[in-house]
Amino acid sequence: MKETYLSISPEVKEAQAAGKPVVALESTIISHGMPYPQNVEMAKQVEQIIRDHGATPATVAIMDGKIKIGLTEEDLERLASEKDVAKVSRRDMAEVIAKGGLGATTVTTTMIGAHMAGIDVFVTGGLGGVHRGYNEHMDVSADLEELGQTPVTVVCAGAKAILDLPRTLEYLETKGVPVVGYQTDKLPAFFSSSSDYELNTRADSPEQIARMMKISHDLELGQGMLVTNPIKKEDEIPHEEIDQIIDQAIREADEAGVKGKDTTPFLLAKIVELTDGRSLDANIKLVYNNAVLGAQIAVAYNEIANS
Ligand code: PSU
Ligand code: MN
Repeated sequence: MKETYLSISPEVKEAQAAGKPVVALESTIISHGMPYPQNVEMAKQVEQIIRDHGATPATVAIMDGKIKIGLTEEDLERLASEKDVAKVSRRDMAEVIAKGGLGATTVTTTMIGAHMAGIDVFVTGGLGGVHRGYNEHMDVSADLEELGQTPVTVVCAGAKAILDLPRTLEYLETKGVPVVGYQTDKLPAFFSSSSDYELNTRADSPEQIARMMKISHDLELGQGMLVTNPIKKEDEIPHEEIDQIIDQAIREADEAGVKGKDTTPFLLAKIVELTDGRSLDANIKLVYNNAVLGAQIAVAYNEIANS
């Protein structure tokens, strides 16, 4: 039944039929996370990096009444440039499919699509989480719930300080989601390679991560895994610099009365503006860095799962 709503590209189908590793990619980062035309350049380049590292990319979006797994360059261009692309979370999925509209998938809905299509690894930039000021507006991203219930490994650069990082970690702990630091003991903070928050789990190789994935799947634990990969030191924007900018962006969002699903895109765009595009460079570089690791994990997992 579910297959009725899935449209898997020929390239992805072929890879799967041949038992080759596939890596899912989200599309909200394209439509709502970055400005045009850097967004479409990033979307194409990240696919190329996945291919160069031995896996097949599968960018996910809602198009023509289907969950599309694996997009054409034309699809990427539309998502990057059209004005009325919907940001589709779990709540919006049936609605946007019913309307036949153009929808970008968040971490949540990319996990849903990846799992339906049998893809185990998904690469993104940053994840949604518990927003700051939780006591007032109780804004918790659906991404955290999804990680608690869908067995897909998400590779990200941690979460940026637009979020309440300690509460985000507490929430993931409650949901039984392993948060793995890749070659680090501390939670990476997106633009900055590290934060003050200790992680429980560290992995130093893609094989180690693949092994944990295999065990989690074999045990049918049911939740996803979050791999946090620090941005390279030479590409980072240090805490001290970015924190004030984030504070200002949050203040402006409050003043403008931004809420719900508009909050994250507003803050991302505001930070790009306030840093004169420097945050955009860092954002793009960390996605590329995650793509390399995600492909390596998918290759390693594929070997273990097929042996
Ligand atoms: N964080 C980023 N860049 C992004 C997002 C988050 O640094 O592009 C996007 C992802 O698609 C994520 C979504 O799933 O925002 C979270 O939105 P919300 O906070 O409304 O759940
Ligand atoms: Mn939210």
